[in-house]
Amino acid sequence: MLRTSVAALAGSALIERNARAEDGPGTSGNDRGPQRPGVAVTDYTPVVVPNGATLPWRIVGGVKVGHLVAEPLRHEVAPGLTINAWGYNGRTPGPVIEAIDGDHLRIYVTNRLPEPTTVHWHGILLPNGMDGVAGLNQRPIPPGKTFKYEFTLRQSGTGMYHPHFDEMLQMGMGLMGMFVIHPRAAESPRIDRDFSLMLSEWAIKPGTSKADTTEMTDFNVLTVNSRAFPGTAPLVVKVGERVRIRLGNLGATDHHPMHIHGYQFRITGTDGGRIPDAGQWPETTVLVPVGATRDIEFAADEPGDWAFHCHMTHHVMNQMGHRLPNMLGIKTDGIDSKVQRLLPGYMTMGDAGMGDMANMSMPVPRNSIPMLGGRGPFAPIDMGGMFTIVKVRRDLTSYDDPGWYDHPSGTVAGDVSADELRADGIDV
Ligand SMILES: [Cu+2]
Repeated sequence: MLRTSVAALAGSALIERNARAEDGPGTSGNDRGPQRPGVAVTDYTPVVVPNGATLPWRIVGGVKVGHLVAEPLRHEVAPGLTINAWGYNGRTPGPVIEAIDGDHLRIYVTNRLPEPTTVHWHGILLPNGMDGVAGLNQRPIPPGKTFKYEFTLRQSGTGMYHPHFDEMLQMGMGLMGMFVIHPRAAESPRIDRDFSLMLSEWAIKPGTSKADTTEMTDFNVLTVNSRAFPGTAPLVVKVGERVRIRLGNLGATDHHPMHIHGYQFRITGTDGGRIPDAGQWPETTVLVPVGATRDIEFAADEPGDWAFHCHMTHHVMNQMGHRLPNMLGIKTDGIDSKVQRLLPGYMTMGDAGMGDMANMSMPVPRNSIPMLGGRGPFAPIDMGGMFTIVKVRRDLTSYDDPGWYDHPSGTVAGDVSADELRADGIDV
């Protein structure tokens, strides 16, 4: 009897040791149980959520208590386009859940949707019954009811949260959020600006105000924190600061190669946790697959207005029809006046390329956004959708939008004189 229990004890010690050896670099292997609730600023640098917010906590007996309300809401994607969406606490994406390794969380989820829902905590290590898959791990939360989720964090990194009930419709309507867990120990190097961006895709026909959630491939509104450029707030940074951008993708089917201008970054984390230094690699584009997060980091040493955008060219367009012929080189003289007899206001587009469309100021249907971006300091910016700007400045008194970059003289590409061309032997 004694011998059996000693063997059992030894066995369980072995299992525990093996479990610890399997801990990835992103997990702390924290087996100390819940710790003192981490405090923003003192224990970690809080994330910055452009166009968004973080979930407030109430500390009750050493537990961080939060409340998510899943509900229908009105959401402005960009000036001109407001939709009926679903989200948490009045916004899509929902507030970023931000905590620290070792925090014990208790999150109440109230369902104010017309159908059941659950919340799955994507990438978060927790007891099986807290995992949120309707039917498999729990009963769905009926409309009007509040369920309680409770677990202790034992990892750090970037996760997400979303429903695991009627996923296609509920996520297609905007129900999703980021879940950021800071390490308990101070990070080295220290991160000064830590941004959280959720990438999503929507199918919203021009003139309508609800996403078509049955769409599989033809998405026409691509968003960063549920905003399309020119509705995206810039990421404002001081020269010399170290920047992290946490990217999540809960779109239906599209992966997003997110590209930054002016910098090389390192890919430092996934939803599996932090990548050890030796495994990080330099890039200027990071592919963020569906159902995944990626963290990137760089030191902001070059001031300017730097584009940061998905490199899929259709993902930087707004509400564009995708079944159009290529009109390049087609002689369109006289077509407009003929077609206008049938369709007043008709304009033939694209016979010299599509880049000028931002200048055309064509009327768009009510509650729609033009295909191409917004005003820039030099001319219209002909990208929309999944496009935002990292604004790096030497002198900042606040992180409010500092406006357009004021280029030192002689540092902007521009026209040349015949003399300059001749001097350099360029024959045009
Ligand atoms: Cu994309």
